[in-house]
Amino acid sequence: MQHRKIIHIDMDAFFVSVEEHDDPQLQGHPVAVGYDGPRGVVATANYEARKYGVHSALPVATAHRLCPGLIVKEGRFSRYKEVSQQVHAILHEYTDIIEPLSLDEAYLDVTANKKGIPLAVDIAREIKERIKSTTGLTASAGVSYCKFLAKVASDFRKPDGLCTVHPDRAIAFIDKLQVGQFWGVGGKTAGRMHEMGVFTGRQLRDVSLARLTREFGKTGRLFYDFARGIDNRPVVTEFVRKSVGCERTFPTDLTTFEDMAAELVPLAEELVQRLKKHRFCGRSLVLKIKYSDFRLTTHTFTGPAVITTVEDILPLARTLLAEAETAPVRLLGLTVTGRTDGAEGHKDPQLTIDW
Ligand code: TTP
Ligand code: MG
Repeated sequence: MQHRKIIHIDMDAFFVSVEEHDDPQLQGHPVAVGYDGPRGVVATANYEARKYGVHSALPVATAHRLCPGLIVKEGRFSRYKEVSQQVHAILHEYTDIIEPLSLDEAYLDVTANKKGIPLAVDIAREIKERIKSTTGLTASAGVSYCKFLAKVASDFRKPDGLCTVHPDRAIAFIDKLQVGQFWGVGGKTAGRMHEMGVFTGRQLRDVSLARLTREFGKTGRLFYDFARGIDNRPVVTEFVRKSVGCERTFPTDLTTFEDMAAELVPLAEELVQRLKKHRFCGRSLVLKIKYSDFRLTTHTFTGPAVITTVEDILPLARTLLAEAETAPVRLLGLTVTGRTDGAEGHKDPQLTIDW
């Protein structure tokens, strides 16, 4: 049987661990990150505070009541982002097939990894060590052949955990899971399952597909598959922008070439702003025209050079406009496409046998 190799990485008590790292005096005390005001809530708490029942989304006032010595620190998001970027740089040394879930969590598909390491668990161990030595923080890792099990596994031995769910052991592992641990099962769905007498993965497998889809719609199919250890959802890499554009619908139709050409100027100016914002480099310019009868046409020019300035865009846009039929126009748009930095979405890696 051929399997993918998926790793889920999740930093331990992320925000608050960063605070403890940056201010070691906090260590050993119960600490939460959140806004310490009347309506503030806890973003996260360290493990000392969790012992008192302090957790994410709890009102800070309640947290103080549960845990009298609690220290509440205000969040420093730019610092968390910086640490997150350091972690991502490490992850990218192993694969570019990375799906970030939040600042502190990501899936990796290491089936075909950059270092050619055969065992995913070795990669996970190395990543944990690298994160520790670079950021001073611990992460937990889960290793399996699919996203659902890798994520559950990363939670299994937290903090500083490393847990592998081998394909041969998947069903035995799933049997013991509580339904609330399944991907997509929140409090409400778990409640509904409990009403159905379903508490564990083992019991979930006994429910028919028809019943699950009747109860939970499309997700019912996923639950049915998950209970059988089937989860083919790919690791979806970060969104790669293919084009940058802008368009304008006019309050009254434009009828002359000169009116249309005049409207290209503000469009080109806005396009340049957007190209800068997204740091986008492309060699193709597309003029989009919607006529008053809603017919839509596009005209494209591709040249040898990257299109970046108003001076690049305007003559090309005018030429494209001159090629187009002159009829009353309700919308004009300009878009740059044809990325030149070679960034593309990933292709599915070759499946390999050893795991
Ligand atoms: P989590 O990974 O859910 O939590 P955690 O990293 O603090 O703890 P664990 O060891 O269990 O992984 O969330 C990551 C960060 O996201 C967390 O440090 C703070 C932030 N966060 C919020 O701001 N609000 C929330 O409700 C949650 C759940 C997290
Ligand atoms: Mg975390």
